[in-house]
Amino acid sequence: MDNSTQSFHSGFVAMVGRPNVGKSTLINRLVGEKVSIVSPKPQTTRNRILGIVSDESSQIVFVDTPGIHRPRTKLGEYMEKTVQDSVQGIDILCVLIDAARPRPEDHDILPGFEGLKLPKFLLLNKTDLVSPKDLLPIIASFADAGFDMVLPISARSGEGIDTLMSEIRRSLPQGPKYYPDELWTDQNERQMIAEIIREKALLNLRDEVPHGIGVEVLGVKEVREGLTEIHADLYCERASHKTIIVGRRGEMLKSIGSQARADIEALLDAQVNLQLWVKVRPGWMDNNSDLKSLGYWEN
Ligand SMILES: Nc1nc2c(ncn2[C@@H]2O[C@H](COP(=O)(O)OP(=O)(O)OP(=O)(O)O)[C@@H](O)[C@H]2O)c(=O)[nH]1
Ligand SMILES: [Mg+2]
Repeated sequence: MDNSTQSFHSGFVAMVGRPNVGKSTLINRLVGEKVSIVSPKPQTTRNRILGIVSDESSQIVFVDTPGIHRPRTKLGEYMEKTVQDSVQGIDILCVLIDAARPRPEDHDILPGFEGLKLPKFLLLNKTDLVSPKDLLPIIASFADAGFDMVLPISARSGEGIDTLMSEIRRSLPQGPKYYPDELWTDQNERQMIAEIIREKALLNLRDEVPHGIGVEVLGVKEVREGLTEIHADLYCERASHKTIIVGRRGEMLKSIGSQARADIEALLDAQVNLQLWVKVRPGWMDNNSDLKSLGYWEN
C-alpha cells in the first residue's frame, strides 16, 4: 500500500431528523449540486439518496434520509425502514433540528439510534430565521443528550457550513475511495427525472394532494442528437386529485411540466419533450406492486 492510500480518509455521514428540517437542502449545499429534491412540504424525501464530495485526500458520502414520522401507509413504513437501514455502516451521524421551530419530539430522535458507536453531531438548522439569543436555550436543552458536538448552521445562508465540513473531515476514519471522483450522487438518470417531476408537483400543488403523488418514468429516448423524449406517469390517489393536478384547461399540469422540463434539460444538457400523464391509482401507497414499480422497495 502506498502512502497516499494510507492517508486517504473517507466515510458515510447520515443526515437524520424530523420531516422538513432541511436535511436535503443541507446535503445540496454541502455537495454543491442538486442531489436531492427540496420542498416546503414535509415528507419530501422518500428514499435513501447519496451525495458525494471527493478531493485528493478524502471522500465524504452524505446519506439523505426520509424525515422521521409516524407511518400511516406502507410507503410510510418503507420510509421508516429506509432511515434505519441507511444508518447501518455509517461513520458519522448528524441529527438535524429546525432551530426556528424547536419541538419536544426533537429529543426523541437520537435515542432511536442508541446502538451506534460513532461521532454524533447535532445541527441546529435555519439559524437565518433565529436570533442567537434564542438558540441558547435550545443548545442548553441538549446539554446531556449525548452529542459530541452541537453546531448552529443555515443550509440556506451557508452559516456554519465550513465549520461543519472541517469537523466532518477531522472525524473521518481512514478508508478507501468508495466512488469515482466525478460521481456526486448514486441516483440514475430515470430516478433523478422522476424526482424532479415530483418536486415540481410538490411545489405547485396544495394541501393533501402532493403527498399522494408518485412518479414513474416510463421512457427516456434520444430521438435525435440534442432532443430527448420522456414519458412519465403521475400517480394520484383519487379522481378528485387528478382534476386538481390537471387543473383548469390543463394549466396546472402544464406548469408542473414546464418547470420540470427546464430542470431536466439542464440535467441532460439537451432539449426535452416531456409527456406527462396523470393516472388514478387508489391506494397505491399501500400496494406492494405499485410501490415496487415506483422504486420504493428494497434499497
Ligand atoms: N430559512 C431556511 N429555510 C430552510 C433552511 N434549510 C431548509 N430550508 C427550507 O425548509 C424546507 C424543507 O427543506 P428540505 O431540505 O426539503 O427538508 P428535509 O428535512 O429534507 O424534509 P423531508 O425530506 O420532508 O424530510 C424547504 O422549504 C427549504 O427551503 C435554512 O437553513 N433556512
Ligand atoms: Mg428531504
